[in-house]
Amino acid sequence: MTTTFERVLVLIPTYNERESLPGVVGRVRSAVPSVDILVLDDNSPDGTGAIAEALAAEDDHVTVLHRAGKQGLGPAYLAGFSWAMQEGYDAVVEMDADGSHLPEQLSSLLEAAADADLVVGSRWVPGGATHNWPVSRTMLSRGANLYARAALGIPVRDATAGYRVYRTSALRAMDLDGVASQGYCFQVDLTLRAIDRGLRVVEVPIDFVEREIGSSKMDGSIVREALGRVTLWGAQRRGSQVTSRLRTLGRSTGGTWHELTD
Ligand SMILES: Nc1nc2c(ncn2[C@@H]2O[C@H](COP(=O)(O)OP(=O)(O)OP(=O)(O)O)[C@@H](O)[C@H]2O)c(=O)[nH]1
Ligand SMILES: [Mg+2]
Repeated sequence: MTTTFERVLVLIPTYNERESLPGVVGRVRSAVPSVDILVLDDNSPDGTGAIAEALAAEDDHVTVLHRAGKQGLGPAYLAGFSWAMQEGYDAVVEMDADGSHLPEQLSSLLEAAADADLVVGSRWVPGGATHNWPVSRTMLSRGANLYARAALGIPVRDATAGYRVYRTSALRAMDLDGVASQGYCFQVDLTLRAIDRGLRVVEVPIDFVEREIGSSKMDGSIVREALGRVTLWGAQRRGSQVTSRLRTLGRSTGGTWHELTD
């Protein structure tokens, strides 16, 4: 298939994904042959980096960025975004290496990006689904997303989702220098930045499939980071809403902000 964009880069972050990476890379290349792939490996102890190099040696569309050690998903993606912008790509895809994000659904995300700056592949819009997820994971994801929507006042139903397309023009507008989020909240952080800059964000339904091989890197610290940061951002947003309401009130009563706060 051809895409709306001339040059698309699929970013695949890896940490100990030696068994699943080759299948995912092959499926992406079959599903949308025109795209390039950048594997972002954090010096995986299981040798994923070498496996990725072997894939790159066989295929001009595949490149590997080796990073010094495990620093979390957020920093790996930021490095990938910088690389994509430097190399002149028009759009960037985020995709897990464990097979949870179906390469066969990539074309539907890219099609949606014709009218959007950020496309979120969503489990929690009509038509979206999870497969083989234990009840505990479903509850965690639903709970986290309900909390994020309520705390941040955003309309996105799957703000933690990791299967996405960004236009690189949108990434440039999003002030990524200030991003410090590492785990799941990286996705929420960028969703919020996109919305706050008035970018067009759309959700398209996806089928999210529980990994069959390898092990999850999700742990309590990732959940705690997300909870803490979302709560902080929510409080900051409420604070700035109150400030701007007081400013408006100050103007409409002919007063000033300082008078109202005195
Ligand atoms: N480069 C890099 N990749 C990472 C890091 N942590 C996780 N990943 C990759 O990010 C993707 C998502 O991680 P997963 O462990 O599958 O996390 P998850 O999808 O939330 O958890 P499961 O649903 O249990 O699989 C996978 O491709 C991981 O290999 C990291 O610190 N650095
Ligand atoms: Mg996973």
